[in-house]
Amino acid sequence: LKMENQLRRALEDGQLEVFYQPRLNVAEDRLDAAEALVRWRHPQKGLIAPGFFIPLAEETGLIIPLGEFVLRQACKQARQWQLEGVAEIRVSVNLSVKQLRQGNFVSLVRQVLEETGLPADRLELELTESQLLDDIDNAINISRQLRALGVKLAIDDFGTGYSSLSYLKRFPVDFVKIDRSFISELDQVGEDSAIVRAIIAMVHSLELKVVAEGVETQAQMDFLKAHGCDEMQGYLISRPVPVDEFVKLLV
Ligand code: G
Ligand code: G
Ligand code: MN
Ligand code: NA
Repeated sequence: LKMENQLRRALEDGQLEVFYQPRLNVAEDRLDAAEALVRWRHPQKGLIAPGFFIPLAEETGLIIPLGEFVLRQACKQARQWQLEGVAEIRVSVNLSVKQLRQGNFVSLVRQVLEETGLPADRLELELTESQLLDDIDNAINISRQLRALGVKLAIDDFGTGYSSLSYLKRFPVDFVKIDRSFISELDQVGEDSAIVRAIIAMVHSLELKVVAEGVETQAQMDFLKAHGCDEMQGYLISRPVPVDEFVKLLV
């Protein structure tokens, strides 16, 4: 069977599963958000990481139903945590620009929120810098509508694209996630610590929150805390984990 058909079938047969990676809110000293990251539990090959099938999904258009599955699953899950009183957790879902180009993306989000009962501010949507720049006018227009619903927005992988103050200013978002390539270099003193400090200052000057991705060491965390980074995500806190393991991180 072609990989494309296998993926389509995986979606229909429930082989796709959402893992969650927590985000630490520094000021509140608690896990306040979880990034939803899809995995493929292949009957023969085991767990497949999204790097192997998201590009194919993007090419074939399967990203539309796949993205809808992840969005609905993550919203259901966050609503369940809320009802069970587990914790106050916002879920953050990665989007493909193809989803934004669907005419009805905003109504889909509204519908999923209604259907699951999740308050809009418990949902965050992530778009990468390069995808935003691909079609900036449409992205700005849709982002405005999503924010009008009360949904939070994040720019993912920040620093890998154009990263200018002027586009950040035009773009209606709540969070900027610094790409992990900058964080991994933080242990060596030099250029990247200057870049990370500059990004934090730039994001704060626009009164947005800054999230560091890929935090793996205590030294990185200490540096980021000392420079006012608002939230952190990375293996030091936890890897992305299945939902039953995620709940254990909260107690
Ligand atoms: O989980 P992992 O680090 O292997 O993810 C690899 C990449 O796959 C990341 O860039 C992540 O944003 C992307 N990804 C994971 N889940 C989704 C998803 O549900 N939708 C989209 N569009 N991308 C995803
Ligand atoms: O592109 P995006 O930011 O959505 O990708 C998130 C990806 O980063 C996931 O695939 C996740 O597994 C990975 N990731 C999360 N934390 C760390 C980390 O501390 N180190 C590394 N190397 N990867 C991480
Ligand atoms: Mn992301
Ligand atoms: Na990222």
